[in-house]
Amino acid sequence: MNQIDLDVPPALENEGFSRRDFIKVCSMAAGAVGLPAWAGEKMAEQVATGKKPSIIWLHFQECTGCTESLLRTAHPDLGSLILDLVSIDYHETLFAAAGHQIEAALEATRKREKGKYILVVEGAIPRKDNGIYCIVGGKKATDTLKELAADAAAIVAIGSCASWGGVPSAAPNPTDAVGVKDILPEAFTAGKIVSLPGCPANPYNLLGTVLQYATFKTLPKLDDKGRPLFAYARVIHEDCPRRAHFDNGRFAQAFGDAGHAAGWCLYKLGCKGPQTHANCSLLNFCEVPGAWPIGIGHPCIGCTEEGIVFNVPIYKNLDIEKPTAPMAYPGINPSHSVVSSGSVAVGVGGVIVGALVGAGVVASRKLSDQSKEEKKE
Ligand code: FSX
Ligand code: SF4
Ligand code: F3S
Repeated sequence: MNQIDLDVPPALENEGFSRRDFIKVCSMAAGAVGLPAWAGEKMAEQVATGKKPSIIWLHFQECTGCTESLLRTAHPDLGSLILDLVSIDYHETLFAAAGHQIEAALEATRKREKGKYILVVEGAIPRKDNGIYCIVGGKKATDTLKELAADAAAIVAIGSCASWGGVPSAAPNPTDAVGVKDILPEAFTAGKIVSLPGCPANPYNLLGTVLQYATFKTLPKLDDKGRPLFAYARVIHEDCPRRAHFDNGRFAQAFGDAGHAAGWCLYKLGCKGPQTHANCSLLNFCEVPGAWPIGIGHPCIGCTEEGIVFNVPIYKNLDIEKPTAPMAYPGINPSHSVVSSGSVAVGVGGVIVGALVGAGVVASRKLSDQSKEEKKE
């Protein structure tokens, strides 16, 4: 492949980023959205020309964790890179300005970049009592969102709150908090809204989506909930580094026990990985290998998944969704691992695990055996 003629943007060069670092991050972002490495180089070229995608970033009901996770990155400083690769023209948390000044900046960007800017929304939108529970700059969140969405080229709902309501929508949902797609159903149907759930969302998924749009003027392929397939097509359980322990029936029984210390599967501690669609097992947070919930020893709480996080108790078990390849084959020792289909009901800490096939059944039986043994003890 030809070496591309590429200068690192001055802002990045001043921070010590080499050409190699620059292309590497763009290639990772391309990989994150399922594009080949050449697309990363094209993205880098695009950014180096100085044409940065304009972003208007709104905050509604949320904890600012999505912005924080973007800023709290380690070496190389992904946060700085993202902020240099795009032009954030309005962001209440990052701007030094406040009050009328920042509202003027928003209006100026809306006019200057009309039809071209990417609208990033962080946080849920309250609908109760005509939307009076979230007012910024004297305007209701519902109105601001509708106005700015009308002139946006694309809309990104970052985090679980903006995707479907997240924390603020937890029962009893006192403000009737909902996600962006519920306020803008037509834009959602038109495929104009990309939802990146996660509490917080993974910054690489945002970077990849934005750079793809800036470079190719396309959005990633989405599922029926508006989530990019590149990040949400598979459940964590399919790509989990602890999966071999699950398949072989090695489970931590309690926090701090020998199995937990040895890095065994966290299913019996309530891991929601088997039903949670996300790519955090493949793209860890903060550029630090192992920096994701399961990586640091906590079961997944299903933070990307509507209907699980903030709904199902953290330590309650769920059924296994999508048993995959290794689960479809007989175990190494047939006398210990009998493959069969059909329903099994297995007691795991008093919870019923539903019907599974193949080695999923085997794994569940191992769970059952372990439970029985525990009861005998
Ligand atoms: Fe917080 Fe963002 Fe959770 Fe919500 O992310 S990390 S409450 S998803 O909107 O700031
Ligand atoms: Fe990983 Fe959780 Fe699946 Fe165990 S149950 S393999 S910890 S995703
Ligand atoms: Fe969230 Fe589970 Fe990943 S809690 S960050 S989806 S491991």
